Amino acid sequence: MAELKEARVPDIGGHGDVPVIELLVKPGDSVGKDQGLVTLESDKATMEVPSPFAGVIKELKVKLGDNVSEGGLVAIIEVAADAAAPTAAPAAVAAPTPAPPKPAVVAAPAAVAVVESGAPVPARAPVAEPGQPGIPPMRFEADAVLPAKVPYASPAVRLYARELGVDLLQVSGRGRNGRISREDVQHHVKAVMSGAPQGLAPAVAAAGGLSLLPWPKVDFAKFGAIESKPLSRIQKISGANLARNWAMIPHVTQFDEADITALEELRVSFNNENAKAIAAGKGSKLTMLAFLIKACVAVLQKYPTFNASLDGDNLVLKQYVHIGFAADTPNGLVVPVLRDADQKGVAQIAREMGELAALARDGKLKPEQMQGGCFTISSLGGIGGTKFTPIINAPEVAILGVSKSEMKPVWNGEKFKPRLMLPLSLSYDHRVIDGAAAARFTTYLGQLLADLRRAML
Ligand code: CAO
Repeated sequence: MAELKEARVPDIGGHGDVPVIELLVKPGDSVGKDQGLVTLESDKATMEVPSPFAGVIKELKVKLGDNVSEGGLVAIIEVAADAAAPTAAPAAVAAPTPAPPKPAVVAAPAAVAVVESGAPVPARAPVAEPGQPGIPPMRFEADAVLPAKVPYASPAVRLYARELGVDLLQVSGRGRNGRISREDVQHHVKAVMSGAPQGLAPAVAAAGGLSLLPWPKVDFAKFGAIESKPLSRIQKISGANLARNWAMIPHVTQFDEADITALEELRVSFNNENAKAIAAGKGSKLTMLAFLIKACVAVLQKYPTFNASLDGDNLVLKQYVHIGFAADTPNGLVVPVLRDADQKGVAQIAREMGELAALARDGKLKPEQMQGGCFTISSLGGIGGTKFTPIINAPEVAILGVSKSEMKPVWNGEKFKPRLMLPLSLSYDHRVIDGAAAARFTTYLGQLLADLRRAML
């Protein structure tokens, strides 16, 4: 006997009152488990609410433009009694079947977030591995993040386009930020059938994307013992962002070195003087990264092109300075953002960074704590290495990589002196920044780090 069940909005990463921008099913439709029911769009991400089980849509409880929050009722689904048990989501808790029958409340799996830009935004925290209860598996397709291969459309619209044999690259999305809807696909098909021109998309495609060989398929087990481990959710999301940024931004990396001998002496003596207070949790240890953030603020203010983002043919210059810093966590790379760094002193920056890094390690960063960054610093100085080429965190236009400082003999015009030198690697978007500007940036940063009093001038 069939059973009526409720599909509700799952954990959507703390967002509330998120508008429904797309209905992916209608009453009478058959749906599979994890198939999208509706699409929600917050400021930064679109999320599909997946069906927690397979069945037939009896009633849709939301309409376009409705605002929903976690737990909101989305649809009533008729589930075949024999199908209910095996197809229920691992996290689902089907209510016992009471008499008279009442729709059972089922914990839905987490929404799948598609981040438009910037740092990866987990839809829920802490992050669970794929395959664990509550998180539907996400496919990571390298091809999907290559240039000219990233049409902005939900998985349901992609599926629909595939069924019709429509190449989404040829379709102009008329939704917000160029989002392609089901109607856009239909409009495109009609236009093709009637021979009408279809806007810019074909021109873009004609300009050519990358034509690459498919990813090599190798049976590694043929060559020896192997172990296959699934990527974490953060690795999959940040991997897709990194691949897109690497492929789409013309990167150049400027290398330099800064003399931090005096700065390190100041930092160490301050931390020694305050060792008791720091140990008692009444003060924060000053970190080299906190000084770097402070120095970068001054450089960004002097060279505002680095504190900017490309928006089509415009360069958006930001009047605020929010600095992201790469944090290595057990689940992968995340970039917490320290807000209004221009309005904070080094001690406050060090304290807030410590708090953000701890949240990052525990998988408890909120999406808004990873958004709005203007410039990112990636420090591997605590680990080692001489230099590296960091990947720009789009839509930012530059990122500073910092490696391990080293005592070196430096010629002062008369003799070699031992100086503590900090390697800097500045990757920049060559569409926005030219080489001379990048060299000026690292030169001025080096001068500030050698003598931070300059920042006050
Ligand atoms: N040169 C030499 N030593 C350095 C240094 C540098 N540039 N930067 C830091 N150190 C030393 C510190 O002095 C400290 O040593 P002590 O404990 O003896 O004082 C140690 O390294 C740890 O430094 P820290 O506690 O100050 O941490 P941090 O500010 O360097 O880094 C954080 C904090 C969150 C950035 C770091 O934990 C991290 O995650 N780093 C990795 C970032 C990353 O993965 N980047 C790559 C992104 S691309 O894949």
